[in-house]
Amino acid sequence: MRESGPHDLVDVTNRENLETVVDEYDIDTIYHMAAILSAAGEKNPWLAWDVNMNGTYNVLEVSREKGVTRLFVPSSIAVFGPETPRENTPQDTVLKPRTMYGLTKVSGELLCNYYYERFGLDVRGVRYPGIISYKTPPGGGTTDYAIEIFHEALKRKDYTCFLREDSTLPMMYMPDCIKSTLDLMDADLEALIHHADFNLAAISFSPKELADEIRKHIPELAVKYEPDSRQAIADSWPKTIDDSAAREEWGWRPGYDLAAMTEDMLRNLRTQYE
Ligand code: VAH
Repeated sequence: MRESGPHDLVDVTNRENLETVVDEYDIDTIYHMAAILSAAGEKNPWLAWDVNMNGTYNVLEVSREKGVTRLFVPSSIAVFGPETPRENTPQDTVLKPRTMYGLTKVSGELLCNYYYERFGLDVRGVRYPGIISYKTPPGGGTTDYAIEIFHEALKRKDYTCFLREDSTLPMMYMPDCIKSTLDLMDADLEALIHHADFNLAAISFSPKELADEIRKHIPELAVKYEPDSRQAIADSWPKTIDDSAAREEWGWRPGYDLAAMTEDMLRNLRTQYE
């Protein structure tokens, strides 16, 4: 990406820094992806509040002041909590997350929708499931086992998973994540009923199902399951998501199933380990 145009570092908790960069590069569209994720946020909830809440507030305010045309602020399935139906979780349902990350994402959704209603700022967002990529290392998330297992399968054919084998969670391969983000940002504003809080789904699987799929390529893979503190977070999240609003309002359709993602992940990672 750095080769594709100007590149600069921005601290989203520093409003003046944001204002300077938006002015310097005459920015009209912002994808605000900075956040402290679920597991890292439980280790440092104060930092998670500062980055996720003050950072999002700064991006909204600078976008409003500078006349940014369109803004993307992702949410997450982490907005759901133990009171939320876990199967086919509805678009509009109870949101009582038990993590700092989750509550900052609920607040972020409400703040973004306020900026649309009150100021007409065209801000959009989706509730990302766990995102799986071969390009970036795991980063403090509860779903990171689904990235780590690929690296360990290739390196050592052995992995110790920090979730129970039956912990089914909603997941998505990075190409689908990028496609969904761009599809929503390209959608006609008049067609949108929701704005910053679309449910989004692709594939739901458990650690055992993922391990079994990888074994179709690496039969010797051995996996142990030793749940840690992240198990409680995973148990508070949905297993499957109803993303009918995204499908109806802007035509969302995922492109990768578990088999296709596994094959592509291994094909791209092999070059790092062979
Ligand atoms: C996390 N990967 O695990 C992130 C994501 C749905 C989970 O928000 O915290």
